[in-house]
Amino acid sequence: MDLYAVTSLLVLWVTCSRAATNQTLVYSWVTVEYDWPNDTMKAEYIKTKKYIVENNIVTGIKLYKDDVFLTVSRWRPGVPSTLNRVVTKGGKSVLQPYPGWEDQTVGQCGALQYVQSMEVDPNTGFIWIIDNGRTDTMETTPSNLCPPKLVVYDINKKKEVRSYTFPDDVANHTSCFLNDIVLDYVNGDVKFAYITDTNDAKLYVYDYDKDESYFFQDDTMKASIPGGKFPIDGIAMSPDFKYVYYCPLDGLGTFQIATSVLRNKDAAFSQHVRSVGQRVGKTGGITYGQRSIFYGLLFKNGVQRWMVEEDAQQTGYDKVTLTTDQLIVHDDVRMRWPDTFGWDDSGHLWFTANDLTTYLDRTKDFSGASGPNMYVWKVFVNEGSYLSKARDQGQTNADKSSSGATSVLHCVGLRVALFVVLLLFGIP
Ligand SMILES: *[C@@H]1O[C@H](CO)[C@@H](O)[C@H](O)[C@H]1NC(C)=O
Ligand SMILES: *[C@@H]1O[C@H](CO)[C@@H](O)[C@H](O)[C@H]1NC(C)=O
Ligand SMILES: CC(=O)N[C@H]1CO[C@H](CO)[C@@H](O)[C@@H]1O
Repeated sequence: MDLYAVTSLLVLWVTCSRAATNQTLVYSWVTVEYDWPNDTMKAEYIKTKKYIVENNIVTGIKLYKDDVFLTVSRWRPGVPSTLNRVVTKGGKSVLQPYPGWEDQTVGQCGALQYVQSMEVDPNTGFIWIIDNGRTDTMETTPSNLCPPKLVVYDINKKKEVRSYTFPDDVANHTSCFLNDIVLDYVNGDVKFAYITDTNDAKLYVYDYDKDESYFFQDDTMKASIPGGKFPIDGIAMSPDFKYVYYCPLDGLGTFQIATSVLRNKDAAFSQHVRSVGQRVGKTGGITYGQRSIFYGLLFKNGVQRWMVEEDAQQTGYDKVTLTTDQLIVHDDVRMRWPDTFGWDDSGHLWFTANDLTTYLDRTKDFSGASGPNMYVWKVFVNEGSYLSKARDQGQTNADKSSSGATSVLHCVGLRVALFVVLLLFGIP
């Protein structure tokens, strides 16, 4: 057997391992660049400080079919557009305001003010957008021009399905921080949305049929480390829609609450919430796929996978604890502050990394001399969003899991073949 054949097989081996485990860098940016209609408008925005480059940073991510949606937090002034879709213009990937430029006007309460996150329902093509209403929330004087709202928008039909304004006594109009959202299916339709508040330490429930909202508060939602500022942030829904998991940013605790509790406005939350264990590091966003919960390690620069399904085999989901937990990707330079997650339809988990601490202390280098400031990654994990089987258990996802399984089998087959070849011919 010649060296060439051995080399080819080794390359195949490595490629195979890569396909199964490795991450792909999809986008990286030094600054957030938008899809301006013309240069005049861009110059005008810069001149009037409606675009202050160093105040723009990518945070939230969700996908629908081939579209990648990204949010730019309005923590500081000068963010032209808070919700966007990635488009290619002149060979560059830029952010196109979504649904349009007219939906981004600060102070116009029908438009989007500050979107930290959203959820995309792959079954309906609806994007569920949480809008804080408030802007400049990291400034000494935040701007409270509009109330917080939840907007449901049909991506395919390009029209608004629902817009719900939270009353002040549910989500405080001068202190709320609507951070993340998951959807809850009952009998084939979304009936509830659960939203974390990372300032007021609340868990909001939006009841879709009743078009009303309420909230729960509990000590487990608070920041638990001394001097910790940020409470409940990450939230994940199980693919059977029985449990919600959440965690405070400043703390390592991870908690489980049954949806049967959340769906009932008068439920005694604190009697039912359960600690599932400690994460290995501070976390912003978390997400549940079909079998595992994934969480970002903000300061350890990677993504951790908790194999919930595996642990639940011993205990059942009602007693499951965070035990089988492993680091799946890690990069000390390009995965700092891996915050928000999204899913595509081919087994990839997507996430953003923006090294937020250097944004907050204003030491980020936007000149380009220190390399990119924001990254969008995808990792093949062979799972799909918790929502992907919501409507039709077993059908919607059948293609996906079999294709994932095929690629794993393909790898196993390839390795067996390689082993046999090496046995027969020996290494030259
Ligand atoms: C630039 O685009 C804006 C928004 O579409 C439009 O109002 C304006 O007239 C355009 N300016 C020029 C010079 O084309
Ligand atoms: C909202 O928060 C502000 C500032 O903390 C407080 O003064 C106000 O009473 C709160 N409003 C409601 C309705 O709770
Ligand atoms: C971050 C990470 O896990 N990178 C790995 C990707 O795959 C190559 C080749 O298999 C490894 O060398 C890297 O360590």
